[in-house]
Amino acid sequence: MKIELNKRILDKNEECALQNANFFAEHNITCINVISSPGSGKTTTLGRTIRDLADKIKIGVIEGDIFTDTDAEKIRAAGAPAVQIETKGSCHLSAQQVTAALSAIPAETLDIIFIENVGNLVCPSDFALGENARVVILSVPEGDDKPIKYPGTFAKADVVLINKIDLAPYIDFDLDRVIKDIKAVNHEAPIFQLSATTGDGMQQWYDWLVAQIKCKK
Ligand SMILES: Nc1nc2c(ncn2[C@@H]2O[C@H](COP(=O)(O)OP(=O)(O)OP(=O)(O)O)[C@@H](O)[C@H]2O)c(=O)[nH]1
Ligand SMILES: [Mg+2]
Repeated sequence: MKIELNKRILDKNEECALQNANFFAEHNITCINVISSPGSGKTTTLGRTIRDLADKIKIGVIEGDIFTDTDAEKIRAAGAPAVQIETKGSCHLSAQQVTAALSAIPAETLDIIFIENVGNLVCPSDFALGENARVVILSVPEGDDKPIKYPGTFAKADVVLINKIDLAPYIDFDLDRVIKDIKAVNHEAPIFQLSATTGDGMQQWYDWLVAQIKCKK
């Protein structure tokens, strides 16, 4: 006899992501998964965001890198609690690693927890961490062909940041093409052009971010 069970069995990562999502919901925390290529400006954007919004939002960061804790140190220097996960070779963070990291920061007291994922535009987008939103960063020097080369990652973004816009005058980068290619796979996500080093364009990102915050009980 064959019994059909119309229930999808969650894998370990999905189960853990669900637990993380419940934790965030219970404590009215907004969790944002930050995905990009190496060096596109994830840590620089987060550092500037922490400094500029210090009076308004309590931010904490879970940092993911293959090796080193330098990004967590930069975040602490910007004034926010941070915990570093070293994946020792894995190209993405897992929900289980995030669960463990949550006990190493004062998570309950925070409005926003950013998870800076391991730098690449492929693997991180396939692993839910329990986040409320995903931000994908593309920087000008990476080239304007990235949205068509990595459409899956851009399709799952809730917001896209085009960073290092200060370098646009010096680099062959077709901004209109990039916006068109992102919109072809993702109609919904707002696209903000900014520079995390000069501060140009950061306000629209901050407005989006503030709108994601949940009311603390
Ligand atoms: N010109 C310019 N440089 C930037 C900007 N944002 C970041 N950078 C520089 O780009 C380099 C990489 O920035 P990071 O913030 O470390 O990039 P990341 O994405 O965190 O890198 P990984 O964590 O290694 O993946 C640094 O030298 C930054 O100073 C920007 O808006 N304009
Ligand atoms: Mg970084």
